[in-house]
Amino acid sequence: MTPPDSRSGPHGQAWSVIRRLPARADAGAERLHRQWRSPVRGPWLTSVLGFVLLIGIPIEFLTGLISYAAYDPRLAGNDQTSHRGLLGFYLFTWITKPSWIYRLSQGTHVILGLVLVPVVLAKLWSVIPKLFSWPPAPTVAKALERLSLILIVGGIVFEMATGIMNIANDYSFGFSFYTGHFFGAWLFIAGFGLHVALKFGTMRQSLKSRRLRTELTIGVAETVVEDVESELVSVNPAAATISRRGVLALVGASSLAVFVVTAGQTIGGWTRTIALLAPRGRSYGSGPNDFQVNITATTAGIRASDTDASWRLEVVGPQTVSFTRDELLAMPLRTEELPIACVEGWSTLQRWTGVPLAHLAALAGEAHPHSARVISLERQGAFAAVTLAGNQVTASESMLALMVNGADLSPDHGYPARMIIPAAPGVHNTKWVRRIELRSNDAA
Ligand SMILES: Nc1nc2c(c(=O)[nH]1)N[C@H]1C(S)=C(S)[C@@H](COP(=O)(O)O)O[C@H]1N2
Ligand SMILES: [Mo]
Repeated sequence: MTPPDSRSGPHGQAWSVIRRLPARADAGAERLHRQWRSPVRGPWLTSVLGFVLLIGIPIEFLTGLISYAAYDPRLAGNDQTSHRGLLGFYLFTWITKPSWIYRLSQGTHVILGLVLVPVVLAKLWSVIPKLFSWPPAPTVAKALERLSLILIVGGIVFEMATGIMNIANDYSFGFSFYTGHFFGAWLFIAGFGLHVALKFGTMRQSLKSRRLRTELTIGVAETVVEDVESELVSVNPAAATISRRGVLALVGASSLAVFVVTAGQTIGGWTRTIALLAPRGRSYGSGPNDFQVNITATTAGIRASDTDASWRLEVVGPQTVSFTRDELLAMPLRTEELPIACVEGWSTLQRWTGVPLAHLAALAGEAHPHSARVISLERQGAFAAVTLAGNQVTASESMLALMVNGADLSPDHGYPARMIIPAAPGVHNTKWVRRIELRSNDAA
């Protein structure tokens, strides 16, 4: 007679399923556990996916911190997160060189974040039995693990959902994206740290238990459960419908597909044409002003009467000076190829012409300001005013741009004048500038 727990593989080999649930699990838990039947679930598959995330998540966290630092949150008016406490530390005054650094960092943050979505979904799928295990906390170690699971599962879903909604300009979640994504990241990373500390050993051991190269030769027919004691391994395995290499190929292909339809928004060139999933990533045409518009002049409520010949730029320092657009155009101008790199991940490199900010600062008698408040004609909106750091005012490439690619700025790109600051996040390139207030110290 065949013992009840022993089965035959599709090729006739026999193996026995010796795994049992811990004695404490009751009948209901046992029933629940028996319903997870995929034979590919197990520590090895979970560890491979976990290993990818162990590399990817720290990059996300680091580029996220860089993005926070790039806003220069210590400057009055830049960071509207309330109660950030210790988490509001800033790493350093944001740099202005190399000019592509924020473009690279934020492009990586957004594209890698999207590319990791299939990996995260597969990882969640691979650990489903764990998420439903019962009782939830039989020991202290298990209770800690549970807590880390709540933080990382809740955290990752929250971070991915808010991140994706932000790049789609969907703010229906009803709280500030900036604040939510910021606090969510810290909760998530706390859980992540705990989880890695608890699981690193298991991951290493599991990765060693099967060779990737061998695993890639095993088809569906030969796929059977891992022969190890683990909550992840089905106690009631069904015949395989996909191999482990099939799961990895599916996840890899999904991630690659996400990369192909989004990376063009940062990389640029012909790749933009295939950036189908990047909302503002695609090409707009070939005219001097035919590139991505974040918010149009109409949406921002800019009136033609604000930008006609009556417009003046005011620069406030020890002296207050004001200039017409023609007066600005008569100043020594500078032309630079500089990117606009939006926090949403898209970026674009354009050739800007304008008055160096350092020149304007000197004219107002404040050649080395502590910071500068830049105020737009736009009456409200989160980016109607931003604060630049002193080094951003004095950087040789920083300018109040009047022209782009040899033509006047279009209304949507900030006519009559806009900020172009090397290496700054897009939001600090204020459009429709009205006034620049130079500050000699930290006072708001
Ligand atoms: N006044 C004002 N300036 C602004 C914005 C805005 O909403 N209002 N958006 C900012 C953001 S988020 C970005 S990414 C860039 C985009 O510039 P573009 O629309 O010319 O591409 O402008 C920045 N300047
Ligand atoms: Mo932006």
